[in-house]
Amino acid sequence: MKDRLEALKVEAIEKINQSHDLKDIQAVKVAYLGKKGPITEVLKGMGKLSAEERPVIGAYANEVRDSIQLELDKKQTELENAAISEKLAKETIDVSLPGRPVKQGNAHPLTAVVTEIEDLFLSMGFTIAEGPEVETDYYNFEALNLPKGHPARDMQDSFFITEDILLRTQTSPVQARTMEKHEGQGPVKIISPGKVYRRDNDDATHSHQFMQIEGLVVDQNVRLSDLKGVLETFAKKMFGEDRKIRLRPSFFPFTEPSVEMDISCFKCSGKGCSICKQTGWIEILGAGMVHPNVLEMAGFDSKKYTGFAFGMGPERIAMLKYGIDDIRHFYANDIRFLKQFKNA
Ligand code: 2U9
Repeated sequence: MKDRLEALKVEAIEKINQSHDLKDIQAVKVAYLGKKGPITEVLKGMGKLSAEERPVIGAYANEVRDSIQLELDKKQTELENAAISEKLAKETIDVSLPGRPVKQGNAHPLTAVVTEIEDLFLSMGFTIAEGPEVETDYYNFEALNLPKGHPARDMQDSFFITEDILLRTQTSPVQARTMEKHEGQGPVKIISPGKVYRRDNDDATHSHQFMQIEGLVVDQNVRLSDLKGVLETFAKKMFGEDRKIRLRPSFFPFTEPSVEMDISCFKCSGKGCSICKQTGWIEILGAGMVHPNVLEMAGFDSKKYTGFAFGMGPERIAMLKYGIDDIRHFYANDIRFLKQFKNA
């Protein structure tokens, strides 16, 4: 029996040495060490042996099994290492090859302009305030000195949801809400960027949804000259240091006095061209001193506090800055349009 075991060991080791891959190894393992293999057979037949022979043969059978297993493990490691070496040799990487270019996107031109304006006012000490796009009649109109029946709050011009709730037509309700939160204590110094909605037929210069950025400063001794200083800084930073500004009288229900600001044309420097329609000036925004009624309704003592406010349309500013001729380009998501603002 010992001879038989010895012969099996020699045979198995020879097969192991002839193995070329992990599959061969597995086959040898099953053939020699499996439940139906010859070594198991030998062990099963031990009952027929004498009491003296049994432990000797048993120990030898275990020894044979262990040495076959050892050889199997050795060969398996050897084959695995060979496979890794082969793979490494085949898959060498040329580190000097140029990388694959990663396409880099860019900000939407409107986002770029809004961010630029925000950064500019942040640098002047303003903070950014936001509020709901679905507003109550009170904050959208009443608190801004537009009482019921006022011609500027024509039902035809707004998206009403109920009699009392609508999509905000301006971002001014954010300012009214912020003032209220201050409980009559200055200073308030905010800008409110955001989407607004008007019932309009869309064309090259109108959209039923567009953006606004409004600003509000309320404190003691705030004057029109402060407004002028802030607006002049804005105009120069946004459209070039050699810009001049001019204020023309205007009317808004929430400001008194109200003005409109023009900048000297950045294209022709005032000589007259198609951008400034031969006038030398371009209208940029509206502004004014906060109406005492608006201050009082938001809880400020209008004898002690004054304020200025301004409002602008970033679409218009972006259109002027980049020569865009149709407001609808901003909302069409046409990649050919959007890709042109890589350096914006
Ligand atoms: C409060 C008080 C006053 C905001 C102002 C304007 C003038 C203005 C328009 C310009 C073009 C909006 O984008 S646009 O359609 N806005 O001319 N906005 S003063 O005045 C306020 C706001 C809030 C409490």
